[in-house]
Amino acid sequence: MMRTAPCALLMMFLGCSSTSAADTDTDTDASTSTGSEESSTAADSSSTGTPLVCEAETMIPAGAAIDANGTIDPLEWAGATVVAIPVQATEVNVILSHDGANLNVGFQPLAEGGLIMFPELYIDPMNDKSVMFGADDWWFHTDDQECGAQGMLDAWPGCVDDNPDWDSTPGLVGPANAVEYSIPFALLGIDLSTSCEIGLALRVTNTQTVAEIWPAESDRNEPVTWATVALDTSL
Ligand SMILES: [Ca+2]
Ligand SMILES: [Ca+2]
Repeated sequence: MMRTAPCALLMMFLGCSSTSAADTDTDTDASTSTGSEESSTAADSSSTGTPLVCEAETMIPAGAAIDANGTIDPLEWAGATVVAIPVQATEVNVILSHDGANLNVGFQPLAEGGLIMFPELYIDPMNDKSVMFGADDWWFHTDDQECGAQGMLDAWPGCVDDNPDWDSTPGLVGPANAVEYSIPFALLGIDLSTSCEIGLALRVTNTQTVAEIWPAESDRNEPVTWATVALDTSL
């Protein structure tokens, strides 16, 4: 099996601003920031003229639209932020960007050393950080089908081969060893003209024995523990 140094590979074409889960789980090691962790965005709200200022440790930059075909094309992901989820002896890189209308997330590699991981997203659209998974919060999971629900985790009966409301890369992990998501902000209930912070957690799991989450030590059942991320509103 081909084995690569994933972040080094990504660095070649993304300028990989990798931040490990260990680096981002607390505020205390901000001094080791690569620069990408400490970010803020500001934009004028066209309707009110009130500056929209969002600050977060992790920023999701604005970029190109992507084709969620499982191939991490450097052109579609140029400038994206990358975070890493350590998994056993390796790590899964998660690539984050948006195109003004969709939140775009790529996971790679997902199959390493005989372990096949499936990607999951947890999104708190208003970043209201409830203690329990709330009615507004989203769960997404892709394996050979697309699974997702608002207000409920592990809503397996709703899994379908191709959900028309959002895009990902269902199916067995192919040679590209990646899954990409493109999820409309309109579906999530995110309006970039009035809001630029969301709560986010990222997880990979084989659904049986292995599950690792970013930020490290966050709990998928507790949005209050998820990362606050800023959405670049410069588009
Ligand atoms: Ca792609
Ligand atoms: Ca919420």
